[in-house]
Amino acid sequence: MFQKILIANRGEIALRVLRTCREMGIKTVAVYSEPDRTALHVRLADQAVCIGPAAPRESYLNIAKVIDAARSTGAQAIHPGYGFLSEREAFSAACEEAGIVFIGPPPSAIRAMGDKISARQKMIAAGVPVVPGIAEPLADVAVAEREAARIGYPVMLKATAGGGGKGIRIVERKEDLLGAFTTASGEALSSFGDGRLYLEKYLVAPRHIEVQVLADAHGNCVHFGERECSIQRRHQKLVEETPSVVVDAEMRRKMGAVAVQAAQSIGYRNAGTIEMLWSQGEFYFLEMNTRLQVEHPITEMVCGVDLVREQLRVACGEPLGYGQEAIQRHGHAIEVRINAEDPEHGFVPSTGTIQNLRLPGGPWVRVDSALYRGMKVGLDYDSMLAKVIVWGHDRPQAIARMERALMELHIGGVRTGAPLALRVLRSKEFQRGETDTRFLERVALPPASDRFLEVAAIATAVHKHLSGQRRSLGAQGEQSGGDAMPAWLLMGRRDGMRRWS
Ligand code: MV4
Repeated sequence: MFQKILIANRGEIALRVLRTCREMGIKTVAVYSEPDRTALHVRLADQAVCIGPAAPRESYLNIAKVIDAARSTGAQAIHPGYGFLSEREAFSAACEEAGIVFIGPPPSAIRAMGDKISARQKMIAAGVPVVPGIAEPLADVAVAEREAARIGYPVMLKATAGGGGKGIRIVERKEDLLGAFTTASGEALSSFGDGRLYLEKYLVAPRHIEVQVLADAHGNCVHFGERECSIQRRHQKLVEETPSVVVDAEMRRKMGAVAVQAAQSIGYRNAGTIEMLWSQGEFYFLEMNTRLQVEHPITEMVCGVDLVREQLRVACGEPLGYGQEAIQRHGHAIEVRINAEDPEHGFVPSTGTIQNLRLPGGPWVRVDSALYRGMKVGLDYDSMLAKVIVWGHDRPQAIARMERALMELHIGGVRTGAPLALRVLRSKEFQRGETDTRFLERVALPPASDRFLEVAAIATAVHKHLSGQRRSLGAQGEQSGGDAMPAWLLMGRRDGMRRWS
């Protein structure tokens, strides 16, 4: 096993990786940007290297600086986390070239899945079901019209270089095709430097179900079942759960076999996720994420596996050492992402200083977060502040536990999406398992608890008031305002909690 690795990331995922390393006796090197010098991943790592200013391009995304930091500290391997350099073919290749192990897939596997049309072609060749559509980029609008007529409307135009939500358009009728083609192609060109498009049958309100796989360097590959991630807004997932209510043991076996086939067909190594669209009892390959994902903890909870540990083992060449039959699932897990965002202003990122912090705890509740009181939440990086993950014997127990955990959560100083998540959990539709990718557009959610919003508004007002006071009082005010929240504010909150239950 490695003696020392570098973690090329920040926030909760850097801590997540660091924690497993510590349990395995592996030394850790953190990298950080200037504004992150007081971040928890820096404080908890064995060593830390500053790699530049806030701008990701000049720090967390800078391949040369990250490789240099690994070299100068003697790290044998680099864990990229998610985002940043995790799915850059050039980074996987640069590690290889520097004689450092990339804790991720080989460059060829990243390339195979990075281009969506190439991925589609490879999956068709491997016998993996894909959404009906075409397997070549569209030469022009005339070809698009002909193919759309053959597939049948509605269709979806997608950027071959895409992924996420950019460069995609739903086209309901022939008359709309030209306009959609022009705007999607332009958007793809400006976002990815590649304006090529392809076409698929549009599945109306499918479920987003993904399968976790793990492959070693010896040709062994297993899956850890599915996660349903249908509840999202603007391609940002909000609630994830496993199992999916529509996947039974037989369906799981089928989807798992397809996911393993997909990974093996491209010579995959590492943990990875096969994203699928599920509609009316059928599932189709959508994309593969060649990294550890944000929502991996729910799989860990239900399967009793440490996926980071497994990544480290396969990266250093160990064989899996177990087969599919060894993977057993128990109970139900749910994750809610807590983002700094302002629900009253179209969910724009919310900024501020974390004034007061109460994270949930208790039985079967896990909080993955790099938050601390006094932390500044700005616009430089991702707005995700925390992930709350719960486990229950069954879905109703997991839902009740998550509701309880979210009621304990209090993050003072910024607005968060927690009230929205509570409304989702309390909706009849969610409780009945009626989830799909249009859930938040389609479902009239129960109103937010008045107390929740009221208390949040009071907290914000008090923080504004106190920070104004601190400025005028100087050092003395700083001291008195530093540690404790005003008692009446905390009491208001407790009162609020009584009223919700
Ligand atoms: C689709 C689709 C329906 N039919 N493809 C959106 C992002 C991109 N990565 C794939 N996406 C979709 N592709 C066909 N043929 C619906 C979506 C989609 C979606 C997929 C997964 C999770 C959330 C979504 C939200 C809206 C649309």
